[in-house]
Amino acid sequence: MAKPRIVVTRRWPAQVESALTERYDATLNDSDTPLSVEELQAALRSADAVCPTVCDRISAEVLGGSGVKARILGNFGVGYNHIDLEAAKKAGLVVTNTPEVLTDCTADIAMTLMLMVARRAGEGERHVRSKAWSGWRPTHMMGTKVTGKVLGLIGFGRIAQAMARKAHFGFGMKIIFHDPFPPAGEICNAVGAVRCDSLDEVLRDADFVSLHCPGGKETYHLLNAERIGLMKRSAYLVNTARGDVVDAQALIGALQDHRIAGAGLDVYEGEPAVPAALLEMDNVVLLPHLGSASLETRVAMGMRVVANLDAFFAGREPRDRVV
Ligand code: 8YV
Repeated sequence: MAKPRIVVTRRWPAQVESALTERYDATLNDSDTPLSVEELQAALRSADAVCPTVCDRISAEVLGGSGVKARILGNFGVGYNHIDLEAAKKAGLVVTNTPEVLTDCTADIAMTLMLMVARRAGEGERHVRSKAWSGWRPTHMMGTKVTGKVLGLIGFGRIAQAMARKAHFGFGMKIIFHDPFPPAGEICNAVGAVRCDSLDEVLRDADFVSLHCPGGKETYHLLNAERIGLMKRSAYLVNTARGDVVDAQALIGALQDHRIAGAGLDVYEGEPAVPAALLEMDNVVLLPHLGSASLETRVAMGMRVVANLDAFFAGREPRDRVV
């Protein structure tokens, strides 16, 4: 029997690409250039499976019309707000994602951002590299202490829980959170996490606010000017979730007026574009969507896609089916 045809939209780690080419008639993207709308449409019309990433917008337009041959979208990543699930369902596609394997690395990046912005690590590094450092002095680049402070988590799923463990056991932080679907009490108790009934309560009480909710329509600009205005003047915002959860203009305004102390961002609305105002600010740490970017994790994500495709083409239910 002919091997199923799959299209992989970006370069994946070599080990995963080898596994895919062994099992499938795989078209890889050697140039690693993002596919255009037309190329995505052509992939859906010629392959049995398409394997996208966060940078491919699988919209109703891409999925619409007749002639979609693909039967599964094996997404590389846990988040799937770049895929129009309704349109995918209508086109008869199964969609899978890659949860769990990236939990720790993404929580590590949230910790990195929190520590970097509080202790002015990005700014300090630029200072040394620019040869501006004139020597140690008691008042030089004083930041904010992290240990023992209050960490407020917006969303308390896998990644937030991992961050809570690191922050609580590693840095003695007190954990508060808001989640419309909170986990079982014992999960909260294990890190002494206190559930807040409202998002506003978390924003008011936290020294560090870290976002861990999904992106998409329901959380679009959840952190608007009014909500950012509830944060302490001394508080920092960390975003490793999705850029569109934060109204970037409102955040820029709050940072410019010193209504919050700083921000650590790994994701942006319309990335890779980053608002020019943020690039100018020293109290902002900016990373290029590195949440899951360790070799181990990216291989594990890819192998999870392979397992989902294997199950699907063997007629079994893929472990990480979303629709
Ligand atoms: C990925 C992510 O790097 O998994 C996600 O949802 O945001 C990142 O870990 C990226 O989305 C891969 O498509």
